[in-house]
Amino acid sequence: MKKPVNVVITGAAGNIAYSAIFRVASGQMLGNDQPVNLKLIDIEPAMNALKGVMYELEDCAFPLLNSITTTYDLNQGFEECDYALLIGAKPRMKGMERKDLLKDNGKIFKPQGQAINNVANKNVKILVVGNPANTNALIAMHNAPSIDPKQFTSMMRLDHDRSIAQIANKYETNINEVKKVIVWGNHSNTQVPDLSYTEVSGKNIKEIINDPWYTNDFIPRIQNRGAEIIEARGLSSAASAANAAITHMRDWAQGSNDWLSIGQISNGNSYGISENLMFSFPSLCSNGSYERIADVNMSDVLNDYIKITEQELIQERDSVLDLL
Ligand code: NAX
Repeated sequence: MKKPVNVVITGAAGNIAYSAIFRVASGQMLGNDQPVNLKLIDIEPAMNALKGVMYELEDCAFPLLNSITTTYDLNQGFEECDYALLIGAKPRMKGMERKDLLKDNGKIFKPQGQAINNVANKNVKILVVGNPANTNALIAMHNAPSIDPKQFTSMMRLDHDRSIAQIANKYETNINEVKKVIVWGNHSNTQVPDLSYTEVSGKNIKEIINDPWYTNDFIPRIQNRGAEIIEARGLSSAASAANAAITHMRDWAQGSNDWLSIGQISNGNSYGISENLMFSFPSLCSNGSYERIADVNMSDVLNDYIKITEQELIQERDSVLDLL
């Protein structure tokens, strides 16, 4: 058996975490031979609910679950952290502007970044899920100067997987037949799902970009899928978000053959995207790290879309400069 690793999950008493925690403990994220110490963080008023989650975890008798810690103390939670799923954030309330949400949630990610900087292991892998995920990840990253910025990522995997599923539906094929999907930019309704390189059963489907289905149906469907789920379910996506978080971290830790969309620091990119943004780029994962794919020729059709998502991220960043 390998030595246990420390996995932190914030927002651990919330909905997404409830779908994620048990899968992490069962080995679906880090493998069937990797024991884990689960460090579950939430705010103080949620500690009782979190105790209930801990009892249920115990009752599953997971062989890979070495220990469970529940806490609202960030330094205790992040101590020697190897993997962090930063899920906890406030939902947008009625009448709240996006910039208000940014301010409120940004204040959560500054102290978390500081705690990671001070007590986490230096090779820690961090995934930010709590919205606005990209800019929250940027805030955490700026507050952890001793950690390589590349170790901070934001979750675009749900958007990526939603795209794969819609294409598999369209071509009436299996999910495994769909490869090389890209989602650029922000996890918001400005994100840009791109099929320029996508293959279905080994055949490039680039021509679909000129089909009205692509701009009139596909792009808006993916951009607004979160709202579509809230409309139908009365609640935001939880199980699918948890699945995306687990597969993002699994592929980062264990590698993947397919292209993935990963929100990452834009510094040094070859696409002319402004620096100092958490922007989603096509990436490949192997040997416990990810690399941005540098030579994708973006279709001209997408230039305007890319500018919009980049501009949104610049505005988000500029509204939280005091937290960076
Ligand atoms: P819930 O409201 O069910 O749970 C959030 C949990 O976070 C609560 O238990 C709350 O007490 C906790 N929390 C609040 N402040 C905290 C803090 N300072 N430290 C630790 N925990 C704290 O929300 P849930 O449905 O789980 O969603 C969580 C976040 O994921 C939201 O911001 C949501 O918008 C975001 N999402 C992100 C997605 C993505 O693809 N990046 C998709 C799904 C989801 O919308």
